[in-house]
Amino acid sequence: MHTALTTNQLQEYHERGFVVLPTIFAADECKAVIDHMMDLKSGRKSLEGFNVSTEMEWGRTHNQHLYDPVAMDLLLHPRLRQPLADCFGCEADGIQTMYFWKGSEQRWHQDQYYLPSCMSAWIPLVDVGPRNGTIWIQPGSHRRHLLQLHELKEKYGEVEFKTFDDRYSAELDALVDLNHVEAGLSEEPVQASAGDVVLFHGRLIHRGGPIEEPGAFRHVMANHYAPRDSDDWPFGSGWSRIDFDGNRR
Ligand SMILES: O=C(O)CCC(=O)C(=O)O
Repeated sequence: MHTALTTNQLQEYHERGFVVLPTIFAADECKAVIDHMMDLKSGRKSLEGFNVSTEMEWGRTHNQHLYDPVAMDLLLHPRLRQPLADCFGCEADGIQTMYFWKGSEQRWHQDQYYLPSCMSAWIPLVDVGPRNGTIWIQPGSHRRHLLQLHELKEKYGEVEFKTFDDRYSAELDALVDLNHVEAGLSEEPVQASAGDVVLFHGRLIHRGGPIEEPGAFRHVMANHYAPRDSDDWPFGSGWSRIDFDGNRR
């Protein structure tokens, strides 16, 4: 099934930088993924590539689709194809999956800083809200530009970033946080039900919100995509982009 976005949904995506698509996945589909992930985490099920001991305590998985067909099916699910193409204006390539058992409390960021030209399909498998640490977003912030490290340095002073990995450093997080707070945009929590899909723009400023009920589960698969028409891919062939027909490049 390839369901196109309605005119209103597409307008909301372009104006606010995100849109919640209701009930794309059924309750039993959500439950099957949650059971699978709880089985992996508890060791009831094993999967080459998923190592219980090296996954952080209720942290996230990273690029799970590369070793888990369940994640691959969600990344390239036919029901996501047309909505993503509508947002991009061209076909989407799947590039990244992350599974969250619980809220990340990740700080403010723009995904395109890490993954050029990307957008996201964020799929809650349970109802999400402030109680269990949903994401918070700054509506319309995608229409601002993509923050670059040099701007932050100019504004807040020199910070040393030695390697690519340092782009993820706590210092950078702190600078980005400060800049986003200073921008003074309003923020709001994303409220969504199990099986909804939250499409959001890769420049939308967002964060993993505070978890009001400590320990609450918040099962979410976060998928990221790049537009097929874009060759802006700095990672080379070591990190492949996969289209909805399963072709890699
Ligand atoms: O789900 C979260 O807590 C964070 C997700 C996120 O920041 C992302 O998918 O880019």
